[in-house]
Amino acid sequence: MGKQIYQGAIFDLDGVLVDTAKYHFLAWQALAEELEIPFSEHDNERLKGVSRMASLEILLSLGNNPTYSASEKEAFAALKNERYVAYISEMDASEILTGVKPTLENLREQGIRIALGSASKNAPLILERTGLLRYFDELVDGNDVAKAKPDPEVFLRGAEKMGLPPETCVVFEDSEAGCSAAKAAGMYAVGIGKAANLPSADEHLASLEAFSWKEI
Ligand code: B16
Ligand code: MG
Repeated sequence: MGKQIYQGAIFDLDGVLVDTAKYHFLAWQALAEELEIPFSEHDNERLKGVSRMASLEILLSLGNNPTYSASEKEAFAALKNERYVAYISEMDASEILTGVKPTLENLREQGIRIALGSASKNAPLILERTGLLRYFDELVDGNDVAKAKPDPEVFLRGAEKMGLPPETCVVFEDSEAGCSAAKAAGMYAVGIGKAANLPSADEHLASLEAFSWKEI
C-alpha cells in the first residue's frame, strides 16, 4: 500500500484555531457566583469540547444543591450564552492562535478542502469576527450534530459535506474526546497538545506552527 492521499482537513475551533475557553470561563464564573457555586479555572477544563447544556450540568454538580427545573436550566444557559456572546463579539484577528493562518493558507494552495468540526453553536460568529470564515469550505457546529465527541458524528458530517471519504480526512483537535472521535470516524488525528493528554492522536504538536502537511 502506498502513502495515504489526504484530501480534506477538519479543524476543531476552541483550543485549535482560537482560545475561547477563557471567555467560556468568565461567562460560567459569573453564573456560578450568582448561584453560589465554587467554580475555578481547573473546573473549567472539564467543560472543554462539552456542549452548553452538558457544561451547565457539570457546573451545577459542583454545588451542593437543589434540583433546578428544566426551564430554570434553560434560563441559566441562556444567560451564560448572552454573556459569552458579548465577549466573542469583541474578538478580532489578533486572537487567532499561532500557526493557524499559514496552515490554512498552505492547505488552500494545495487544493485541500477545509471544514470546521466544533461543538459550539457560536462557531460561525467567532470565525466571522476573527476573519477566518473565508478559509472554510464547510462548517459543522453545535447546531448540526446530535451526538457530542467522542462520537464521530461531527467529523463524519464534515467529510460528507466536503464530499470526501472519511479515510481521506485529517482532524486537528486539542481534546482527547475529539481525537478519539476522529479515530472512530476512520480519520488521521493530529493532537494539539501533549501526548500524555491525547493518547488517541496519531501525532502531537505544541501548535499548528509545527505542522507540515507533507509529513503525514
Ligand atoms: P456554545 P469546540 C466547544 O467548542 C467548547 O470547547 C466548549 O467549552 C463549549 O461548551 C462548546 O463548544 C459549546 O459552545 O455554548 O458556544 O455552543 O472545542 O468543540 O470548538
Ligand atoms: Mg477544542
